Amino acid sequence: MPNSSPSIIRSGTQIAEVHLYSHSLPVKNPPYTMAKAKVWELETTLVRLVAEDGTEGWGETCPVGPTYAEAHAAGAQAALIAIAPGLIGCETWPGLVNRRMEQLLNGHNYAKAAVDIAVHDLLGKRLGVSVAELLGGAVTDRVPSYFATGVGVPDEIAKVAKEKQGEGYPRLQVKLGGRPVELDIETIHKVWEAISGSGMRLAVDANRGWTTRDALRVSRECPHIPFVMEQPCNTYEDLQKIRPLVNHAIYMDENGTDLNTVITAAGTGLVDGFGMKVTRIGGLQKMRAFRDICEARNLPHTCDDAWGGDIIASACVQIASTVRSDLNEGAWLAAPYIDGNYDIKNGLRIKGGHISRPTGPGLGVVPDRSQFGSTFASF
Ligand code: 0XW
Ligand code: MG
Repeated sequence: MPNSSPSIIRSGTQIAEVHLYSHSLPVKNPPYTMAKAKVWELETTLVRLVAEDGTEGWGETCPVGPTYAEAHAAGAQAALIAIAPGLIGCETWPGLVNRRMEQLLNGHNYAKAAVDIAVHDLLGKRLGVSVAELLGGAVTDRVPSYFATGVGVPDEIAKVAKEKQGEGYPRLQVKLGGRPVELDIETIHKVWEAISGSGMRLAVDANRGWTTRDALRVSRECPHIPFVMEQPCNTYEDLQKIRPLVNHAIYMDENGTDLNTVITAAGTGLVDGFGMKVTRIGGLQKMRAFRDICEARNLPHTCDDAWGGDIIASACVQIASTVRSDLNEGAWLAAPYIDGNYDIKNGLRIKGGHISRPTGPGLGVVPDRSQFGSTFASF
């Protein structure tokens, strides 16, 4: 009888070291304001994996403060310290690393995502292919982005809208919420006056800040403006409540905390698309499944993260480059709100509202490690 016991196909190398860094990213022209968050400076957490053959891979996770999502920097760091020792000796296949993480810690997707991104980077670098190739292949190397305003004075936000349309952004996301809804409605009208006819697409994002009453009123008082309403209210149940009553398309963002929720939301027709964050859903392997679920249901979506530097930016752009073009709502990067790059040569920059995908192996960026100082933990 042939031996039918399952054997692991060796990736050729195993994880030998895990290094964790914390780094501060000050906000340009602070604060950045959303309905439930105001931020001046973000703490990002970086993961460097070293394989036994010496290949390295980088990952990153950077919650945009402690109130935007169920995530915060200290939480990411504690979770990574809990996971990291158990990764030593794991084969550098993303699927196996993700399974190992599930055995080590329940939940904490946004922390595990940094390890998942790092193992994709490492594997790509070992195989000499980009992360986009590992994820199925890029359909474009010029990825559309979108500009996200903060919550602000209606006339000022309309001015920013016009400027960003002139720069070539194909899409604008206006932040609203956390103030009288009349001001939000005025902002939407002024922004639309500024960009209508230009072809620029518009999303209005209340970041969970509206009551269902406010969301219904916004939809009623802007009947002719073809915006997408992104995460208007706090809960999944709120979205169920307003869904049959509004005339605008609804996208889920913050409530899309895992693949299970996404499958139900897509499968029941609760939403018309998603604003998705690579770290919230658990990294690139999960993001790839999310992309395919959306494609099966013809649902447009973004490939973003909440904040972060070149590592997270490249992860977003690599997956975004693999999305079917008519479903691609763009990759948002924090680049316009932060100074400098981790990788001076290949770091990500937005030009004409689009981003060139780094085409080198792995993420195509190699951070200047000296920027991060010493590790807060190493295994
Ligand atoms: C505009 N973003 C992608 C960045 C901020 O962190 C919030 C987020 C969103 O769409 O909610
Ligand atoms: Mg959003």
